[in-house]
Amino acid sequence: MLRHRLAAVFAATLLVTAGCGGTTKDSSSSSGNQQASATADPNAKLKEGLKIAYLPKQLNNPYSDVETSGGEEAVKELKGEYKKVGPNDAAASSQVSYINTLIQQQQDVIVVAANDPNAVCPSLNQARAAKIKVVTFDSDASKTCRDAFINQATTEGIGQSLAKMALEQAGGEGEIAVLSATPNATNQNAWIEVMKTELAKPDYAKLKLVKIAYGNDDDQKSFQEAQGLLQSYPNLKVIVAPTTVGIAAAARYISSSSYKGKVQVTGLGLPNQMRQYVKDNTVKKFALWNPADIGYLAAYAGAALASGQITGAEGDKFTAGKLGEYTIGKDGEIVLGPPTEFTAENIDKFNF
Ligand code: RAM
Repeated sequence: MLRHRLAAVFAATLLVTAGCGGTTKDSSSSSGNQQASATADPNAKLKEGLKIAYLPKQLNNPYSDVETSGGEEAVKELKGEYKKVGPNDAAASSQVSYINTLIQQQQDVIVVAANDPNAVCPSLNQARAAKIKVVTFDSDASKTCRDAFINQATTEGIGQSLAKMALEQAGGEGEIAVLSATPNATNQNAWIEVMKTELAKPDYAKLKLVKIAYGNDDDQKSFQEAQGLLQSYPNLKVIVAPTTVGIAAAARYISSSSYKGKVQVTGLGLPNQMRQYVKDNTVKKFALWNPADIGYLAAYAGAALASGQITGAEGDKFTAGKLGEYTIGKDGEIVLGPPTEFTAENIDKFNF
């Protein structure tokens, strides 16, 4: 078995040329899941002792910690071996060397939040050629280089909710700006595209998107970008940040500036990071899902793949411990559930 694996790693290394360049949101291939053609055995037992490794976008982001805490819990339930590795920044190709190491370590499953849909692809396909199952979570890679994707909610649902919150917070009209993560992030770019589609609808005719800024999921840079937005657009009514790092930094800036009460901040945030800005009235509404559940669901999907229970094909079903049964949708996508909206009324019910 070991021999077989090493041979596969070697063959894959020869076959796949490594490319590390960053890519833009439009360059991911749309062809289907390459390896979903094997047959699933719904009665296969989940294997014990599986080595399941998590590779979030970056390590120093509280969001990643909550996500992977759910992964660790699930891997324990599965009697597997949990591991977390990752870069300190979310740059496009910062994850490639980690994937290569995980291949050498012969992990059974790699759970990765891609910083770029394509930069990680050659290494992920080397992993798959070495019989490692690849599950993306949070931020997808191109469909051609993973077996399944755990999406936090539907991409349409998240984008629509961002647009709706912006409209509400602007009082129906005025200038809005987006403060995103990195320009390469698959998840943020997909949500922003849906937002733009929404903004083109008649209900949004009086809302004007003036700028998309990038804080790179770095707290300081996000803070400065928020500051810069107000300097360039003094009439701005709302900053929409579809990133937990960006929304917290924007709220911190606004809460201590003369714009407090005039400029609203909304988007996707962690209740524990946003609580003080909700209490001091800087933020009226934001949304998120429970990140721990994404990590948890990813471990069960990975174990089901590695045990032959599912292949990643549409319609495959598996049970994810306490979260219950999930069915794989189109293109290997597994949707966790709808996002929750947080306001002053309910924020104290959440602790993550
Ligand atoms: C940040 C990251 C992450 C995203 C959340 C909402 O922590 O960009 O990928 O899912 O925000």
